[in-house]
Amino acid sequence: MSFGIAVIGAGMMGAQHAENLSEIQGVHLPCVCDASAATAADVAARVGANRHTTDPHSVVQDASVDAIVVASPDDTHADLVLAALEVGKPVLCEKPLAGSAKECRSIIDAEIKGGRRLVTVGFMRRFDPHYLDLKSMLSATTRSEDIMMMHCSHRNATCPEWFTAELGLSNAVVHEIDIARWLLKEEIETVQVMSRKKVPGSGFDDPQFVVMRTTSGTLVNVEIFMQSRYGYEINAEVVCSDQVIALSRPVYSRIKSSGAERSPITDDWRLRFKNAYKDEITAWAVAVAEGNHVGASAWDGLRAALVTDACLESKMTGREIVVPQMEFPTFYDERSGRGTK
Ligand code: ISE
Repeated sequence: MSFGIAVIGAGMMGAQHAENLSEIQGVHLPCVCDASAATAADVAARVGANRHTTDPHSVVQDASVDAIVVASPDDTHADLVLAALEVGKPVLCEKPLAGSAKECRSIIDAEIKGGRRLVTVGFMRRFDPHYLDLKSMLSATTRSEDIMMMHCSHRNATCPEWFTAELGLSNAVVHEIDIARWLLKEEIETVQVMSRKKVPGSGFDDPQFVVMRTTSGTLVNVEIFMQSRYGYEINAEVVCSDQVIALSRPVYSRIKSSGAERSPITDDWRLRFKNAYKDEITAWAVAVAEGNHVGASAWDGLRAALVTDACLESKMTGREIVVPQMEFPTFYDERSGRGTK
């Protein structure tokens, strides 16, 4: 029997999720929803969805919808994830899980109360072949006590004119926050944000540095540059006591001309992480159809939000901020065997 997955929010990312879903065997799209009726209609037609709507709550209630992808604006995530939990439907929510750690906690409370692990957060880098390779190389060659530092850079070519320095942290650096926890297998304990003197005409603080320290003392720094102009580029390097492991680059063809060799750099993160998005949603669709959980959990969403909140506080005060720690709920232990059914 075919499994019905609806997409709420059919803008850039939602449209790509809908397209990826339409290519998964055994999955159909009962509905595509967007605040813009024209966008919803256009994406629904492209992916062969049964209907389209502008009302997200009707999607959650729709009996033909077995699971939901939330890719609407960040400030709508918590409300929609809570609505999905209310009716017991698995949900893949784009990052960030919610606008604050407080909202993430209410999602965790609702999920634990329901007794099933229904929430996956769209930290798709965990499915990127380059990051997966980095992670397996790290665990095959390095003891955790030999990891000293991790350097990251996250550069976007451009961003929308409504973008802010704060969104640079909550919407973009949140990826590095999650990937650092996932790679290093520990929590972030402190953060400090610094920005360059404002670039005339740039509109907001860009670039910024985020310096984090993990519970074991490993240093992690992130350069976030939202208007690098030259392209979209993600770098990561883990520095250990006797070796450095760097994230590999996507392979593009090389162009040789006029005495030089060049290879292109995309300006679109959907292209850079094309495989990650595809593998993530395929793994998720298969898992939830079988009653299993896969990917980052609501707990990961909460931990990322606590670090983001601390970044925002540091940005405001200029101080280093201590991130609250708390006991890991056994409900989120992968070995608990708790699934979505
Ligand atoms: C965007 O929202 C994303 O999710 C991309 O993965 C990220 O790299 C980009 O900086 C964000 O703006």
